[in-house]
Amino acid sequence: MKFYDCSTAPSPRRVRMFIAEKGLDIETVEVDLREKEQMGDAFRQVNPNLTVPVLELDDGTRLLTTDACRAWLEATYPNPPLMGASPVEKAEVADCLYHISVDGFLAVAEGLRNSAKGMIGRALPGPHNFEQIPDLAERGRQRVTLFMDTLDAMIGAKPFVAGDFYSAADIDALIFVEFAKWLKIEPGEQHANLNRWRADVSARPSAQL
Ligand SMILES: N[C@@H](CCC(=O)N[C@@H](CS)C(=O)NCC(=O)O)C(=O)O
Repeated sequence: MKFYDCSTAPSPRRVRMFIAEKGLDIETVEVDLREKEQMGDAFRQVNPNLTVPVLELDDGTRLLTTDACRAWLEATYPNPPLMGASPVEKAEVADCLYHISVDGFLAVAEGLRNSAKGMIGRALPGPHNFEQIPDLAERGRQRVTLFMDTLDAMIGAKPFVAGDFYSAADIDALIFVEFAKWLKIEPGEQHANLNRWRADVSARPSAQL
């Protein structure tokens, strides 16, 4: 098995931390996005979407998105469960993951990719080039700021994002909070639930990766 990673990018970290929480040791191939290695001929053969993460299975099957990699890992290595154990836990994790992805993660990407100099002409990842739209950068920043409030409320008094169990929702929420720093947006003192939860989950070994 081979895991195509990029140590500086948030999406592959969602799988890297998941692998660590499962206690797995998988051969890793570093793809240097800063050097545009994803656009080169070699990586195009691996993933025509030109994105990481990718998980290549022993039979050669390639899983080309975070969701696909984690679905396969969860089904193949069910313990510890990271997508919820009972039907209701699974549904609650799915709910959290949707909001963290759409309202959190994609909002940071919108803010960053539409403003960063290094992403001129690359406002979206993938095989097609898109120009930046400055208004979208501003909207992304607003959405990220709002999502800090939403995440604080989502966590509430619970120990973890989806309930009293650690899950992929904690992985993604932590990566969202750290990704938001790229826009210089951080939780404030008013986000007491978020700050308490962040201190707890940041101490886990997987969070150091
Ligand atoms: N939805 C995809 C998105 C993956 C994605 O956007 N990865 C980024 C790194 S965070 C990437 O490969 N970007 C390449 C680029 O910007 O050209 C997934 O979750 O796998």
